[in-house]
Amino acid sequence: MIGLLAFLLLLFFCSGSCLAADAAVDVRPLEVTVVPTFTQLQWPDWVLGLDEGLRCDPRPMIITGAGDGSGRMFVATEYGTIHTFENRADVEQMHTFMDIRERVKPYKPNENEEGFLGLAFHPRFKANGEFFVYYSIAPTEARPHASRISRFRTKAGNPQEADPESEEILLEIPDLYWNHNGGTVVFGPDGYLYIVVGDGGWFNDPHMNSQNLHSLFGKILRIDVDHSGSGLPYTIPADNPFRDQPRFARGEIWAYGLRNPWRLAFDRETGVGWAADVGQDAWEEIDLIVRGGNYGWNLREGKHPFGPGGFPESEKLIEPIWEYPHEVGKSITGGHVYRGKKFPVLQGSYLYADYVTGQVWALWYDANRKQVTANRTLREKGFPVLTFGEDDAGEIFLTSEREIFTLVPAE
Ligand SMILES: [Ca+2]
Ligand SMILES: [Ca+2]
Repeated sequence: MIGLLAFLLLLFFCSGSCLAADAAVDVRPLEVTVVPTFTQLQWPDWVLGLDEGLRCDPRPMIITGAGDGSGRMFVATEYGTIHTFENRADVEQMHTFMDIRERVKPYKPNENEEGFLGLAFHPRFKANGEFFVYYSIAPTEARPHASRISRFRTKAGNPQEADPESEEILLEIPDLYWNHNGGTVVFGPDGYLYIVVGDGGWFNDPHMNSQNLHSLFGKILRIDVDHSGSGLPYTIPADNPFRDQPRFARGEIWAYGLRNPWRLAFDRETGVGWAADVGQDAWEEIDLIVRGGNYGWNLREGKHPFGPGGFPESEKLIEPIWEYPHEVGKSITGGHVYRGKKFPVLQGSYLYADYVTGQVWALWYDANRKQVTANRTLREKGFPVLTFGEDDAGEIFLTSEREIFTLVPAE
């Protein structure tokens, strides 16, 4: 046993020393690329506006399995509809699971960060029929901008249809601006619901929301949706970092100093949370989310001081593990750590894209050496990537405003 341990240690140190400390990042293109899938899917006419003589894009904002063993896929539009279909490339039929368009802020092309933005199935969805959504509320004069996080349930005995009347509002966040609403809701490996909230909006985080622990903006929140108490429809998990300091901070906060993470996903194998935080002027970044972490905005953008009041590197501010400049792309879309079966070459890589250029990468990070070892391109450019999603087996999908895509071996 000791012999084996010594051998393993030797192997570890040897492999460490055999790789140069500043080993170059592998940027060779990958033999995997992105192609349309589910191309025969028939969206309802009313989603495409055909019933009004229009032709709108379906704007699929979320694509995911439900984790319920049914093999079904779910796709949600920015307009506030959720549809389900069989996970087959040539599937034609989709079934409307829920339609809450009248509660959701209508889509505006030049203010396109509001709408139906997030969907997460409860880890025990098969048993309890619960799922969670994040959407911008249909505006009123008194409240032009606001986000809502709610629980819904399926109709009794019918897993193919949600009950729109089952809505239970968990949280509402009134807002001043149309942009930077975050929008991801996702269950962590701990069974808690994580909610991504952007800095509220405009430019520069003018109200310093992200560094303000009394504000929910610019944060990743973490709540227990299986319990309620203290007048709330949820509880604050016992190990949330600010739970016992109500005068100092909101208990829901798990991490802060974020600008507008467009997608947070947990690695199925390691449980690590990966967030892609969209930059403002110069840098897009990828962050590994830890309990109580301060990710620097609006003091830093990427690994750089931001603006005249910018801060130098500090041990109090967690640097991204990766950044890219605006010469490369202008708005990051975060994906998933690949744990599927179809592409062994992608195993353990974080898939992400740039919304503006459409470039898609797979990034490998060595947690022991705290270094990115590879950042390999699957596609140089293409359609704007709205979101990534996974089926229950961990295979990857992407969407544009119009289509759904998946990965295939490159020709
Ligand atoms: Ca906003
Ligand atoms: Ca940062």
